[in-house]
Amino acid sequence: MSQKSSKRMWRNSILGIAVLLAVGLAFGYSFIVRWVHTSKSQTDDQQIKMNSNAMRSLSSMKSLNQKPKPMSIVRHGSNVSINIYTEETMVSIAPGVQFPAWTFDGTVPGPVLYLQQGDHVTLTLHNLDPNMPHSIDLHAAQVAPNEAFTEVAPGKSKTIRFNSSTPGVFMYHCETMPMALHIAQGMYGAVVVTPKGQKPPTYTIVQSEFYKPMDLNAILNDPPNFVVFNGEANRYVNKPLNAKVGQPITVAFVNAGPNDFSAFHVVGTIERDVQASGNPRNNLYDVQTYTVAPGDGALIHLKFDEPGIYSFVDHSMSAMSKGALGRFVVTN
Ligand SMILES: [Cu+2]
Repeated sequence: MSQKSSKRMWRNSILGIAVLLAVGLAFGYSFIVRWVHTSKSQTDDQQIKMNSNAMRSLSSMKSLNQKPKPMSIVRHGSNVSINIYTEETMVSIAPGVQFPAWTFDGTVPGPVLYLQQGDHVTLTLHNLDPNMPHSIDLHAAQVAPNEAFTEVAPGKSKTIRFNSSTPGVFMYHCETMPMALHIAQGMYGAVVVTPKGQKPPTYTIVQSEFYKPMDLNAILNDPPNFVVFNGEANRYVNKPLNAKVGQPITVAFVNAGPNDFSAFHVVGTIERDVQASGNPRNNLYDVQTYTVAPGDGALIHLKFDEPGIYSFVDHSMSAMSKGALGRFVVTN
């Protein structure tokens, strides 16, 4: 073998090893990148992402999308007159997930009705939904339901009168059958009746579940896809609620369900005073986690001793991982 050809062989082998090394490194790098990426997404809202993907295919379904029409609420002394509207509107329930909702006023939950104890309320429900009847059942009202909570046909209106004689944090919802479907589609909200001489709550939070849209079988038999505070998974993670150290905070909390109990817990503090149904006669002191049944509410008194970030959750872990998570940012 000449010196020249042995040199060439030597050079080719070096080149071959270099190519093999480069290919190996590229594979190795892409594997590491993929591994880092996957393990990050496994810890980072994995359940929300999985369920978002499952729901996204359903959210493109062709649905009526009526423009939200806000309620009107007019007060003259203790006489309060309210106009509220039922309609079908697309709403956002998680990042990238639109939901074809049946609504009060085009939002889920519907608007909070802030009343005072002793108000005389005249509420007119206008059904703008051209497709089906709706109704309103107000847990704050003590009236004959077979008269007051009956269906309103498409395009029609109905007026209900009641006195908000009992203070509290109440649910309202559509009562048209199948009620589980009308509630799961988004037809609920909170009524807060503040006792005489007291201030309305600092924050009002309505918890609820979302299932596959318009699927009564899924609503009655399957676990929810999302569990949310005020209509959107992890709404208050990126847009936290604010509080000051030592400042008393009240949270009016309603669990709209339709199915699951809520275990309301605030990480890093103790609920100093919980009023069942939001009534000042029902006090429980220094509660770590408070159970709110579907269709119930509570007024929760909090006070933070130190600045920091305090998560509030449904302490049922499946609910928390499906979006029932928010944060208070507490500053000096
Ligand atoms: Cu309805």
